[in-house]
Amino acid sequence: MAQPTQVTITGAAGQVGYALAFRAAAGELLGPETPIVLRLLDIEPAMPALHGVAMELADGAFPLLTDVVVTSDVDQAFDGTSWALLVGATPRQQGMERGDLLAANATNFGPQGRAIAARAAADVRVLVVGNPCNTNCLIARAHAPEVPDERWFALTRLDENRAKAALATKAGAPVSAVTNMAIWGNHSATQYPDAAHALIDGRPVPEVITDEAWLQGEFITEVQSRGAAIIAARKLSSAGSAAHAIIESVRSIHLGTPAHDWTSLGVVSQGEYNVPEGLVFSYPVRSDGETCTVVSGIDHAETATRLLDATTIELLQERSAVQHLLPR
Ligand code: NAX
Repeated sequence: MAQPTQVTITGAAGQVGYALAFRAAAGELLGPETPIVLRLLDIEPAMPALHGVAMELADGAFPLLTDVVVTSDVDQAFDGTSWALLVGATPRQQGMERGDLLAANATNFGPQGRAIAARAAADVRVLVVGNPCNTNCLIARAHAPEVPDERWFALTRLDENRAKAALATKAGAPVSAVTNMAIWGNHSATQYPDAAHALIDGRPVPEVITDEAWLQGEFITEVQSRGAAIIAARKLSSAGSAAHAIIESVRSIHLGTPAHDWTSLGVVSQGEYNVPEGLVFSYPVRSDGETCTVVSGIDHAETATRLLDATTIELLQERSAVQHLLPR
């Protein structure tokens, strides 16, 4: 059997981590040929629950799961890791402003970034899920200058999947017919779900769905606010769909995207589409299994440009709010 790949899941006692750990153990993350060690991190008060997760993983008798490490120590969590899935984050509490949340997370993601730089494998790739995931990724990345830009990602695949499902329902088409669905910008209510460049059975969405008012209005707000709708219905935020989106993102990065398609990922901007360098911005991305590249040459209509500006401004404001916590 091949050497196991080390996979770290932070916040592994939480609901997304719980859903993700079992699917990773079953081989869905890295495939049926790749044995893994799961390195599960959570905070000290969550250790009893995390040990319970490890007990259940043992009870799964997963052939590909060669070991489980349970820890509240960041260095141990990232030791030798090739995939750092940063799910854990301080949740927004009552009375907390967005700035407070950003500051609280800056104190978590800075040390995690440093531990990744110090302890992870040379091929480490980092996918940040804990919210606000774009700026948390920026913070961790800033604390790990040794780890190149192209190894950092923030999760927007769940937004992409939500958009695909909405388009398929509206068109009366199977969801598998929807491709090239890009989410631009922040994983927040300012994101721009771009139906203009998406395809249904290879045809531009605006040709298939001629209800332009819906495409410009309800579709966008439904995708932007879907997370809140799930919370209202479940009294808990998305977990199963989030774990699935994490798995699909990792698979897109390391197996590659189909030639005709792309996936949405927050990546460290190199200035593409006039987004300031260094912001973690969601773009349509293609991967060949080694390198991820932002899809170039997409033209946006004026209304789309305004939405792109709004989400860029929000990300700039988030960066300003944590600027004093970033290393110089
Ligand atoms: P839970 O509250 O169920 O779990 C979070 C876990 O993280 C807890 O076990 C907590 O103890 C742990 N934690 C907190 N601070 C930590 C730290 N410094 N180090 C390690 N662990 C820490 O939340 P859950 O529903 O699992 O969601 C996890 C995060 O994902 C949240 O920030 C949530 O907002 C975010 N999400 C992001 C999504 C995305 O598309 N980017 C979608 C799913 C999810 O809502």
